[in-house]
Amino acid sequence: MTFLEFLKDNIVYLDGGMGTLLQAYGLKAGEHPEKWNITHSDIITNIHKSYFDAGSNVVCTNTFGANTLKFSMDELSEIVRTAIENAKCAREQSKGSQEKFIALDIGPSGKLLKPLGDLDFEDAVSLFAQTVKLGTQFGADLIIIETMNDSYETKAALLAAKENSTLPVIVSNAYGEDSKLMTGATPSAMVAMLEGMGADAIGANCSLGPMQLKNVICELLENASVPVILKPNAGLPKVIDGKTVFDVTAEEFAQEVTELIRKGVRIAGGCCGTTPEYIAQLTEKSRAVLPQKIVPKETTVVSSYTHAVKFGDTPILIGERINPTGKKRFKQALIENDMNYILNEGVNQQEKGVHILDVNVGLPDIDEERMLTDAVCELQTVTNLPLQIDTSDAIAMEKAMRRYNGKAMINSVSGKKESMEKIFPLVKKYGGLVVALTLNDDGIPETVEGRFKIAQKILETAKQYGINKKDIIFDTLAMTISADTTSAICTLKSLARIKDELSCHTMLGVSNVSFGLPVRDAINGTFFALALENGLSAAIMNPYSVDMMKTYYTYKALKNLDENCMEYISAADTFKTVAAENVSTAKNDGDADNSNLQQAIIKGFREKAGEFTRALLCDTEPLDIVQNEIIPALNTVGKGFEEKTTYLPQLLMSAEAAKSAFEVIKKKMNLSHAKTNAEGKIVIATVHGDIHDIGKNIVKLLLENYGFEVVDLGKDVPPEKIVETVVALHAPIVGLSALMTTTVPAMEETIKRIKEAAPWCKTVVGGAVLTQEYADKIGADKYARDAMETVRYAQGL
Ligand code: B12
Repeated sequence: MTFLEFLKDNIVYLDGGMGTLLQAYGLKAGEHPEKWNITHSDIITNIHKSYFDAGSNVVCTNTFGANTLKFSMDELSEIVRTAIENAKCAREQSKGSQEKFIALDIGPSGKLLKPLGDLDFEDAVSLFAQTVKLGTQFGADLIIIETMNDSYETKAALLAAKENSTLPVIVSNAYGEDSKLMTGATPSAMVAMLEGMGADAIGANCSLGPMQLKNVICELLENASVPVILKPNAGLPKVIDGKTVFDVTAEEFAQEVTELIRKGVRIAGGCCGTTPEYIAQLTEKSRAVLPQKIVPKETTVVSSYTHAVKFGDTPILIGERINPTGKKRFKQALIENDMNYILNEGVNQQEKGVHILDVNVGLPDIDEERMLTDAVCELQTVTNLPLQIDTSDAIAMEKAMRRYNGKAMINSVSGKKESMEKIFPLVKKYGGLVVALTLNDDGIPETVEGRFKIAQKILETAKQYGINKKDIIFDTLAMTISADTTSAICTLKSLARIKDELSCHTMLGVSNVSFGLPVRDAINGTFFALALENGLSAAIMNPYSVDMMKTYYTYKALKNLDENCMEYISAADTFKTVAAENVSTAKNDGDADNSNLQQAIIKGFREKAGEFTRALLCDTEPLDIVQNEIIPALNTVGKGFEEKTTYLPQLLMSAEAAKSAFEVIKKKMNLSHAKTNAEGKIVIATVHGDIHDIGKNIVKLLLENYGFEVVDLGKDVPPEKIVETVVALHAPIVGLSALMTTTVPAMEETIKRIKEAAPWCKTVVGGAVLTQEYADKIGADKYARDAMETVRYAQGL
């Protein structure tokens, strides 16, 4: 029986922890567990066997970190080969009568992908591809991608698996206590993306105990049309007498996981801290539970790297402003490669309340393949809205879909044979919700019947490609009534018919309807209302148009889609102000906001941050800019991060923007302060484990400006290195920076060592989390609130 056949009607038991067991067998810190496949194959085989004996149907090979970032290609090949051989040996030795499979285990690369880290997406795909190919070649039965805490890296791994193997692939992520991935994705966002790409099962593993993962599991079960995996830790690790112990016993574990199997989990096992005993108790306890049937959810969704947007409950707004059609300024921006303009349009439309952003950068003379991919990649760093990739160039489409971090909306396919042949394979491979235009080689039918027939044909063809109708949204094509006053009626009737008879979602680019007429928004707004009443699910529209937003909010209020009219009431304020200011939509080209440095940093606009700083420097002191603009902006972002309204990618972009502002300030200060002779060497560093260096760099710059010679050791600096440098230079002062509560102990450790090895040296400490109290507690000589205080202290000495 194949793995997928078995999965169909059974609960599948995975194995338990490998890493924690290997430690118990003597694996040392820093040693590669994967090497043990070769050097200790008996131990590895034994562990696998004990899991099979405990009732596991699947054991995962000991290849979690096996990739060429850690091993040479030859070593990797040997590791994967022996890993699978060990598992096969265990399968032969184990006497259990259950079905037994071997899963090639793939864990995270250990690096962050760009823009968060330095690993390029395509390099990540190639990296995983190597392991996938070997695993397939050496005879694994399936692939398990597990413990990934970034959706983008998960996508890279799944893409590698799909492109290089025909084995089933199951995918499990590591969610945090907030039920999200480290980079922000919710379980439903992961379901949207992974199901779209063809994962055979989706789930959660590691990080927490079974009960803390309950919410994640429930959200997965609610949304997934494929089996759900649960592979939790034995609770949370605690260090007792220098030993790591987990706080959930085998019995509790079995009880709790069984409860979630009753709720619908179909693939269950354990992660860190679980042993064969845990799996034995689990298989025993849940033996009598019948596998829950897997019901296809038929929900129409798209997703970004943080969340999913569901169609059907409420009208969806798709911002139309990232599109050069009819926009002179936009065309100019594209020609000049002005990405900021596009990013601005993205952020501003998000602020206006759209749910999805349309991205169209098609112009005759530009390199659309590059521009579209760049726009999609960059937009994903400043906004977390799902994107609609809008192009008639299938190659540009594929490139952008590959790099998209989620399940995108795809605009568009049509009833033309050629169009379907090009677009459907892309949707099948990368996932996506595809906009289907009701036109074919003969053009746009003038009758409802004609458009309906095309819709049917598109659905039939999609089915042949394995694309479900939930992933198709029909656009019945709004055309201007200035050319034909019956056209809007035909569009609306086609829409209603498709919705009713085919039960499909629909959308329209509403603004086309008024082309060539005066006061277009008046017509657009009413047409939008009519379309909604005829069953429109989503509109590509102009969110700067007050008429459109009025229609949207009033419609929702009138149709009981807005509880207590709360959304209407809060939006009504903006209608009033806009009316008072008499701002026309034509004037509002999206540049109204972001007029200052703080906004630019908060929104993560690098170039703008530099420009605003340059302008501010004409009449503001450099340090005032740091104090009154840069730091407050970073504080706002930091607060958002703490409150989970901002995610790591955005934090990173803000840091980049702050840095570019800071670069400008640095240049100016170097020019305005002539250097005096060095007054003494000051060693400065961000402590071990901490990579925040913006504040430290400011302190360094200021000290240099006041004539001190600074030896900057950088960030994440181990205590030994700092002590070594202080001693070698006989430095009178050392400055230490720490920005996280978790790195204050490293600061304390460093101070202790300096006091021992260089008793003459004064320690001055700073960084956002520090206080005078903390500084006293860890034995620092001086706490400096800001950079200037550091200078005064140094001068005093
Ligand atoms: C920018 C930023 C980042 C950037 C850093 C880029 C860089 N190159 O520095 C990036 C995106 C990489 C980042 C990553 C992370 N960050 Co961060 N980050 C911030 C943020 C928003 C701003 C920090 C900053 O630069 N402030 C501006 C500077 C100028 O201020 P400052 O450092 O305080 O410096 C001034 C003074 O303190 C003093 N000073 C500073 N150093 C020194 C040194 C000496 C010797 C002296 C005398 C004075 C002094 O003078 C400076 C000038 O006046 C803060 C939030 C905040 N409000 O602080 C979070 C924050 C520090 N980050 C946080 C976290 C959790 C993280 C991550 C763990 C996130 C993650 N899940 O991966 C990682 C950490 C990775 C690691 N191992 O270090 C938390 C820390 C929580 C805590 N209490 O421990 C914060 C507080 C956000 C939050 N509210 O949750 N982060």
